[in-house]
Amino acid sequence: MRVITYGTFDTLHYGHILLLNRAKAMGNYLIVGISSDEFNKSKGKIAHFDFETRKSFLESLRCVDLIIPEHHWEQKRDDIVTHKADIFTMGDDWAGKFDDLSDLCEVRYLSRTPNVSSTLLRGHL
Ligand code: C2G
Repeated sequence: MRVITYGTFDTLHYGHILLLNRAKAMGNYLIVGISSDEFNKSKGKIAHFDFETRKSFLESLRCVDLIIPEHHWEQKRDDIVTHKADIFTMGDDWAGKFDDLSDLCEVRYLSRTPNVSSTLLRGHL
């Protein structure tokens, strides 16, 4: 089974790693879409680390098989088809937001890890 997930993954932390490990455990191939710097800007977010750095951190994780850039909200349908994803998953801060993808693949939300976030860590940096 092929699993796909998306995120900014700024200041990579254990909440991200727990999510990615659980996502990988749903199948055997994990595709991660990482927000481009331009996409973050359009969301009104400024990441501490740029795209290439965030990507290099995720590449260090054994659970991640493929990284693709996320340029806009609407690309998920094409990515699911192109990369033959069977499962789309996100943390439950996004619960219900991506249910429209369920005609293409299974959509699952995972519980978000409490007490840690990129926003919190950026505040310390
Ligand atoms: N996450 C988590 N626990 C935390 C923090 C984050 O499980 N304490 C999860 C989020 O729910 C998400 C993933 O880690 O599934 C990545 O989180 P972010 O980098 O904050 O992603 P976001 O900016 O919400 O981008 O199109 C979707 C967007 O790109 C999502």
